[in-house]
Amino acid sequence: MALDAAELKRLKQKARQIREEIVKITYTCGGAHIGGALSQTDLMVALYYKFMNIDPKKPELANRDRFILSKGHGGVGHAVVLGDLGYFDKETLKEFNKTGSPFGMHLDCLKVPGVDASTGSLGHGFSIAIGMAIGARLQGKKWRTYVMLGDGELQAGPVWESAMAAPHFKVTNMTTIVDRNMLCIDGSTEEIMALEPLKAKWEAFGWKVIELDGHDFNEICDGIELANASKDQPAVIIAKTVKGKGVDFMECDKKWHYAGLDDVTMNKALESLKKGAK
Ligand SMILES: Cc1ncc(C[n+]2csc(CCOP(=O)(O)OP(=O)(O)O)c2C)c(N)n1
Repeated sequence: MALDAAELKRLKQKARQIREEIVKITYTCGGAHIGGALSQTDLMVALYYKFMNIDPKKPELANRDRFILSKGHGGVGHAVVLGDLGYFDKETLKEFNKTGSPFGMHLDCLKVPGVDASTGSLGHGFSIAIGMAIGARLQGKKWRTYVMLGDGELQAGPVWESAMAAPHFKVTNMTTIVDRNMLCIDGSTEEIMALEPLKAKWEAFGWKVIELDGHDFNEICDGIELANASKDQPAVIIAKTVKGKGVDFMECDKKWHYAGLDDVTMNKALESLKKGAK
């Protein structure tokens, strides 16, 4: 169902603000995985500001929904969201990835409130999420697990072991999202190790597959609702996204997978985000 105009505006504005903060932190910390952080933003905003049952003042709340960023290098974007929600003092993000700071490039669940699993070694967050979801079911708990994978991450073998396990164990209290921005660390996923036909692969493993535009909040919200309602098979959302989304000179360019910003590029990036805002 289409979001009402006020809700759509709220989510879009939040996403723009999160992207601006990602740009600013990438500048202050000297370099970060900015391309993938920008591609995942709308999906994360929908989850954290609309769907997830969480209380930032009680990060350990037993019945909270869980979120695992299996593409842990997007931690800069996750940290911005958590700081904005009030899990910790946002000002501390100025120290992101600096010596002595709680924030490493990949977030540590023992140091950063709101992080449900330490990730960064690609291919592992997915199996952690499945274990959490099975654990919740065994304990009769109603909370849900959300997990986000990068498409380049799908080139890692353990992903497919997990993809095989979830339908076998009917893990339907978990929603999986793939940030399908078509780029991995050093080029196109299709040139480096092809994933297509991706939908057919997930289906063959027993998943319900929902394909959508990962920058369209109406599609994202409908897709998450559909995935959450799937009771016979686990659901995966393949969200078509743009690496570097919102910053014109970064979009679809592998060079911005990991990069630093100087005064000129930061201002250009902020200007581009401002221009693109509707
Ligand atoms: C096991 C493992 N191998 C290699 C890396 C290095 N690495 C960091 S990001 C990345 C590419 C990931 O691509 P993708 O999942 O598509 O991320 P996105 O484009 O969304 O940033 C790689 C290979 C890693 N973090 N973990």
